[in-house]
Amino acid sequence: MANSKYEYVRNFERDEILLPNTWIVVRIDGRGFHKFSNHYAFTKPNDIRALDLMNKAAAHVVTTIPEIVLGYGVSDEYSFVFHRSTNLFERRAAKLVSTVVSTFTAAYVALWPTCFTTTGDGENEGNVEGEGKAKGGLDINMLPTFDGRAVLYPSWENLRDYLSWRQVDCHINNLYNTTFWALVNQGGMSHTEAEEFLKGTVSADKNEILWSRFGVNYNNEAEMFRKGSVVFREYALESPAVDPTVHKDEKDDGETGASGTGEQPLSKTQMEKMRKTRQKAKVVVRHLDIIRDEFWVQRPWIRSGKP
Ligand code: DGT
Ligand code: MG
Ligand code: MG
Ligand code: MG
Ligand code: MG
Repeated sequence: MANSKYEYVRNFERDEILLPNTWIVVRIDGRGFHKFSNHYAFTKPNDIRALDLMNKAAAHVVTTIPEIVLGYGVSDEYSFVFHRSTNLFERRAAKLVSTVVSTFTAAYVALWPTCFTTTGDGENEGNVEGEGKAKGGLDINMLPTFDGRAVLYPSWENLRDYLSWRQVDCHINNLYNTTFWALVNQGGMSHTEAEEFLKGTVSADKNEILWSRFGVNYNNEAEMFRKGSVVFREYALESPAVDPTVHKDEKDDGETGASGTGEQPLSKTQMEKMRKTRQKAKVVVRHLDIIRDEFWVQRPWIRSGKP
C-alpha cells in the first residue's frame, strides 16, 4: 500500500490495552431508563417484557462473543465477564467496550417486537401516530441507548465480590421497590408518603410490611426479580467438552490456568478449537444465587475458561 503524506495522523491514535491476565468486566447500563421506562409504560417495579428483552439481548452477546464466560443482569444493566486469559482485540478497551455495547443495543432493538407488541404504550399519547413510530415499535424520539465501561479485577475473589455486589444490590433494590409499590398501589399512599414510611426501615421491616399488610411473602416473588439473571454456557455433564481433569488444578486460593502462572498461552489452533466448542454450547438464562459457592462449583468451566 502506498504511503500518503497524510499517513502520519495515524500516530495520534492511542489504544488503552487492558492489563494482561486480569478479569475484564464490561458493564452496560441503559441511558435515561427512568424516562424510557415511563415512555413505554413499563410495569412497576418489574416489567417482565423489559427484563426478558434485556436477557435475550445479553444471550445474543454471549452467543456471538465466545470469549465472554458469563453475563449478569438486573434492571437496565448487564455485566459481561471476559475470561482473564482472553486476548480478544489485543485487549483494547475501546474496541471491547464499544463492541459489547453496540452488539447489545442492536439485539435489544431487533428483538424489541418479540417482547413489546402493543401500540400506544405509555405516556406517549402526545406523539402523532406515524411520526417516526412504527406500530408497536420504537419511537425515534425515544430510542434505547446504553453506556459501557470496562473494569479489571485482578483475582477470582475480586471478581466474585463484584458479582456478589451486583446481586446484593438487586435484592436490596427489589425489596425496596416491591414494598414501595405495594404501599402505593394497594396501600393507597402517595409516592412521598410511601417514601417517608420506608425511611430507616431494614430488610426485616420491609418483609414484615409486605406480609402483615398485603399478605405477600417476599420469598415467593419471582426469582428473576429477586436474584437477577445469569447468562452462561451450559454443557451436558456427560459432554466430552467438559473434561473434569482439566479443572483439577483450580485451587480455591490459587490463580492457575490458561496463560496464568507460567503456563503456555493457547496456540492459535487450540484457541480456534475452544472457540468452536463454546459456539456449539447452549447459552442459557437462569435466575440463580451467584453469591454462594454452589453455582461456581457446579460449573467449573466458567472459571477455568476451558473449554
Ligand atoms: P442513567 O443510567 O444515569 O442514564 O439513568 P437511568 O434513568 O437509566 O438510571 P438507572 O440506570 O440508575 O436506573 C434504572 C432506571 O430504569 C430506573 O429508573 C428504573 C428503570 N427500570 C429498569 N427496569 C425497570 C422495570 O422493569 N420496570 C420499570 N417500571 N422501570 C424499570
Ligand atoms: Mg446510572
Ligand atoms: Mg440506566
Ligand atoms: Mg441502571
Ligand atoms: Mg474496520
